[in-house]
Amino acid sequence: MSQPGDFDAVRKDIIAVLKQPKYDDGSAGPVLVRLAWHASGTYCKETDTGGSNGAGMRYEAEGGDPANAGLQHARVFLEPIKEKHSWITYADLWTLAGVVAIQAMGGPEIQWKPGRTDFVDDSLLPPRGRLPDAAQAADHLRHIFYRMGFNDQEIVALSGAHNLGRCHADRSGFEGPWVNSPTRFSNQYYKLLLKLQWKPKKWDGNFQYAAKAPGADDDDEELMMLPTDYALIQDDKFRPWVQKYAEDRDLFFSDFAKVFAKLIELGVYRDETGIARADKMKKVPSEY
Ligand code: CCH
Repeated sequence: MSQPGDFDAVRKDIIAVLKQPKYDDGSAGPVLVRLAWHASGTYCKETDTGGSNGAGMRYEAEGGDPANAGLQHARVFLEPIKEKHSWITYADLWTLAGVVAIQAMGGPEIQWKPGRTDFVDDSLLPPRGRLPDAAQAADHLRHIFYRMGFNDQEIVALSGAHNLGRCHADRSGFEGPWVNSPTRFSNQYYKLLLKLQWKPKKWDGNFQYAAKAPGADDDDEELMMLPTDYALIQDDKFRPWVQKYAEDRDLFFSDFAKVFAKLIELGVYRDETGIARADKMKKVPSEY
């Protein structure tokens, strides 16, 4: 147990939980980043509903959404931290874990503010279907991310999180990592998008792109791109940002830090005490 508000103690324990020799590529970091993103990415600016406040994924309606398959691993990694620092809300813990993991994996420092509260029941959950579908293309990315209030540059910057982690056939139906060092934050994803010869993967699973990394041996794992990743180089407005971020790592790091900070603040409105009451959030209108 730490003093309520001692977020540095929580940060330390998040760092301690990152190393997981038996899990994926040896780190819980990527799946923690995905948890923070999926907690936040349900936001709709028109109805002002969804977002990370509330920690709705604890309930079946949101946590059991096929789009969130696999994120129970992230929540299980964090459970001992919640038990030890019981004063922190899940909504704060999940977003804090994302930013701590990114920095610990060599990424930028990202501004994080506390104050989120947790839903007490499932009456305010956002509907399913608000997270992106990887089988689709640029128009779908715009539909999903404009709804949250992001622009084209921000969509490309956010997508750079696919420098981290991998796809799991039993979670999403896609398979493999985007880059060779999936636990090291970098701009490699953009470089590989532009540089490698991406071809449809020969397999019975979902349509995805595959390529061998330069100099890879036959038994080295193939790299992958989702249709939505590939859409970033097919689209005239997205592609220049992919090129910029491939050439300029520092620009990517600073833009990513800004846009991730914006993502985890979506729908989080604090009162003068600094607390964002989940019970004051709007109900999703029935036509949505
Ligand atoms: Fe993503 N992502 N993501 N993604 N994602 C997947 C994994 C990760 C899409 C689809 C998928 C963002 C945007 C998109 C991460 C962070 C972000 C997987 C594999 C799919 C599919 C899941 C599995 O099988 O385990 C689509 C579509 C979009 C549209 O833009 C954004 C934005 C972020 C964060 C800023 C991370 C990290 C992972 C790796 C997770 C892991 O378990 O290794």
